[in-house]
Amino acid sequence: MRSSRQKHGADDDGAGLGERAESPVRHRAVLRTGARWAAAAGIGAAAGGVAVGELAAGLASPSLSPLTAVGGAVIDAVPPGVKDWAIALFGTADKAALLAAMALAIAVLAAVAGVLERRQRFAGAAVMGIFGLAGVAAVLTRSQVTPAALVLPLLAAAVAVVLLRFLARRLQAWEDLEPGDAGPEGEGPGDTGPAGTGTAASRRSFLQALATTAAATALGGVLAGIWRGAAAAVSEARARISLPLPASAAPPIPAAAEPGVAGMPPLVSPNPDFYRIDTALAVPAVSPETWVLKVTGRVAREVQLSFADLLAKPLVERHVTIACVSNEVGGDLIGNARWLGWPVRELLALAGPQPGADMVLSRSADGWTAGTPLDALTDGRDALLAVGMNGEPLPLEHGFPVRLVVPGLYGYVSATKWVTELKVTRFADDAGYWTPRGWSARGPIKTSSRIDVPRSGRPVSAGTVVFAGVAWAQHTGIGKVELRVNRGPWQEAELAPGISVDTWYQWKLAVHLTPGQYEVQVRATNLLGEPQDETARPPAPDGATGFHTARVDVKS
Ligand SMILES: Nc1nc2c(c(=O)[nH]1)N[C@H]1C(S)=C(S)[C@@H](COP(=O)(O)O)O[C@H]1N2
Ligand SMILES: [Mo]
Repeated sequence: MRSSRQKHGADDDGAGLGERAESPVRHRAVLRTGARWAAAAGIGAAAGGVAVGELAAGLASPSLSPLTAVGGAVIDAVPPGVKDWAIALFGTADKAALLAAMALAIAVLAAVAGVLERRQRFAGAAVMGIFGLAGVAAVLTRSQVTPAALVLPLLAAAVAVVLLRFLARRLQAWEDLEPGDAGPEGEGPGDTGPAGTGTAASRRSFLQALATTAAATALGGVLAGIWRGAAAAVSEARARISLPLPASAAPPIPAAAEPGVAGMPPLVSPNPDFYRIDTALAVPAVSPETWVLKVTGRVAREVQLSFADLLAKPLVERHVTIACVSNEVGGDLIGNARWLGWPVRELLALAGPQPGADMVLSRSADGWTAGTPLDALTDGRDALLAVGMNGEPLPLEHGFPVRLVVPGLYGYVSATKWVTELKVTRFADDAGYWTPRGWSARGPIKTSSRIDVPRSGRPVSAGTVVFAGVAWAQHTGIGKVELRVNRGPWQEAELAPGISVDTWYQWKLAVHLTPGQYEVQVRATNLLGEPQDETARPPAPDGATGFHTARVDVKS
């Protein structure tokens, strides 16, 4: 029965329930209880948003937590005096106190948002949106800003807005059905009196929606908390590690290896920018204290190695460029790092592979596997059980505490992160994760090259145009790089010295161009004199081929 009532929404008078109240006293009661439920809806919606943001961060990467970003920004913004006072007052519980204060502040603002939303549709949603933007601003003050980190506060705000609208609609339906002569007293609008079944149903609907939101939020919060606790413990363990000096240091980088063309990616990829590929929904949190690596299968004796055992070995440090088989021609799923680790061949020598074995199936803590030719692990190349990446323990995302790095092979057949087992076996008996999914059992990296400068789509001025990029043929090395303009003759580029044959090389070439549209292609030839495959092929099943083509718009 809505005869005497109107839907109140954006056109409402601000008092919210004004048009239905019969007596001023009842009016105020309706207002109070309705507002109370609206505040609860606001808090429920915000909590749901925050829980989704934290859960997504928990799953994707520990560094993405919006709450952590906001907390960090608050810590940075607070004057030193207040900081000292907080530390004196709360001691080691200062972080918990900050989180509690943040929770309280969010709850108060969310309650206000709920009340506003009841008065004026989307007013509260706008407050939630501002929360999200404040979260983005907090992320921007952090040292490692990634697109994903910026998206999460917006995701949290979007979820909060959706939940708020959902709850506000139900609350309004309940209030709209409220019989005027049976004003809401007690716990909520319309909980007493001869309310029709419609009122009871709409009340139940609102309360159920609120309870469901609260329960889902609590569950999400607990999951995020558990995950966060595990990841935090492993991050702390990581921070306590001091890596030993290598028994064999990385050969120095030739001064000319990085010609310094503006716009080129750094020769050594910084860890935060290093491409990441894996099937892990949540980054495995593997404690170095409990980590063990087992060598099993066709071996003379099984071997077990702890993290402490591994750090005590004579470690070597080498630059190796790893690449993903899914990298499209011209793509960026390739990175070069200085890895610290123990040669896998030395571990395998302890175990003694039996004759007939031709593959090592490495398994990660989360069950993923790669099948690597035994040869590639024993032929003397720098195949490493790596513990360090560019002078730090491996980042969690890149396989902490231990991963494999094998020069010359795509990651899917060699670069197992969070590695816990090496099973010596045969290609005839076993297959890595991607092989039954349509990817080749063997995955040697294909010689390839990329144009990085000028950036595609960026117009350049006529005259001398400097082209630059990278070329790689891991474990063979690059012998020559050439460029051709509009399918003209190949012109040899200046090839910078590589760090080693296991890394990518930078190249550059200055070309004179008049205004117009050009198609520039690059071709690398390895040190055996074999040019890269010119046939355009997609990544599956064993790596993309073809020339990278840059379309260049030269302006006068
Ligand atoms: N445990 C595990 N290790 C893995 C993968 C994976 O899915 N799970 N992906 C592999 C693939 S396909 C690549 S290309 C490299 C990428 O390593 P990165 O993320 O450190 O760059 O990791 C390899 N190691
Ligand atoms: Mo990959």
